[in-house]
Order: sequence, then structure tokens, then C-alpha cells
Amino acid sequence: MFKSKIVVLGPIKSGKTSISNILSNAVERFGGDYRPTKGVRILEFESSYLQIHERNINTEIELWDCSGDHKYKHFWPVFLHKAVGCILVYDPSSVTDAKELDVFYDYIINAPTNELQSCIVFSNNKNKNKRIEKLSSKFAELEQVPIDITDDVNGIKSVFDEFLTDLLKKLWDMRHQREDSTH
Ligand SMILES: Nc1nc2c(ncn2[C@@H]2O[C@H](COP(=O)(O)OP(=O)(O)OP(=O)(O)O)[C@@H](O)[C@H]2O)c(=O)[nH]1
Ligand SMILES: [Mg+2]
Repeated sequence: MFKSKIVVLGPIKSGKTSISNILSNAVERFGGDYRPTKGVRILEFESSYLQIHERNINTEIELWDCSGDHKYKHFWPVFLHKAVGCILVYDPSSVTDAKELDVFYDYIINAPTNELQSCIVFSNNKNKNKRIEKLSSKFAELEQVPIDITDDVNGIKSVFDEFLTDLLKKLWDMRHQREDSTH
């Protein structure tokens, strides 16, 4: 079974912990008061079985639910170390979130060691009727998915499974390319 470290990054209060709790099945539905993440929480769980190159496989996931507070910036290299997937979370109803996501993006792109294979943006609109702030053109290449953790838990889980399927295919192909080149 594959083991995959996936890091969840983005501005403070954008919903990273709420999302991580749902994805790891720590909770069944969204709820609870805000408790700032102190540094990072690591959630370990098994993914559902996914169809990877005509095989049904699952993976052990380490989901790193990181604080969005910049006082922990000196830990960002640790957060990213050996991460193969990244979920960027922001609230599109917040002007500051949209701007701040640039900072996380720039850090990831310029990180000295980066093993990321897949990165996705979760657009977690906390104020459904407010106008949507668009992300900068930097994000044009990244998949951006609107999610709704208050009303559609199954939706976010299937988006995550698709993301994971794509990630596992890449890891699978890399592993087999390496094996081929050593024979
Ligand atoms: N109404 C609504 N509230 C949300 C949503 N997502 C998160 N919240 C609330 O927003 C607050 C912050 O959510 P968290 O998931 O703790 O945010 P975080 O990104 O982990 O924040 P840090 O750990 O400080 O970086 C909490 O009170 C959540 O209940 C949403 O989609 N809708
Ligand atoms: Mg948190």
C-alpha cells in the first residue's frame, strides 16, 4: 500500500481544519467552534479503494492540517517535507484570503525541496451570498474546485477521491519508471 503525505495550507480561518476533519472521517458533518490550529495536526487514515490503472488500491494518508498563522512560517519547510500532494484552501468571499493565497503559492513554488506531484485549490465559500474574489493569474494552471462543507459533505469527499486517484497514478508511474530504469 502506498503512503502519501498531503499538506493542507491556506489563510487562517479559511476552513482547513473543518475540511480535514471531514476528509479523515474524524467527524461526519461540519460543526463546532473555531479552535486555531497550533502549528499542525497530523491526521492518519486510509483512503477509499480507488481505481488505479485497472487495479483497486488504497493508500495510507497522512493529512497535515497546518495553521494559516504566519507565526509558524519557520515550520513551512517541515510541513512541505516529503509531501506529495497539496490542498490549498481559501474563502473566496474574503478579499484578504484571495491575496494571501499568493503567499502560500509563492512559497511552495520556490521551496528548495519540493516533491509535490499534485496540487488543488479548494474554494470554501463561507458566506454563500457574498461576491467572489478571484485568485490571481498564478493559479490559472491549478485545478480550482468550489466546495460546500456545510451542505455537501459527499461532494468534497468525491473531489478528494478524484484528486487522490490522479496523485496515486502519478506515484505509481514514477515508481514503475524507476524500477524499469534499474533493470
Ligand atoms: N459557515 C461556515 N463556516 C465555516 C466554513 N468553513 C469553516 N467555517 C468556520 O470558520 C472557522 C474557522 O474554521 P477552521 O476550519 O478552524 O479554519 P482553519 O483554516 O483551520 O484556521 P487555522 O487553523 O487558524 O489556520 C470555524 O469557526 C469554522 O466553523 C464554511 O464553509 N461555512
Ligand atoms: Mg485549523
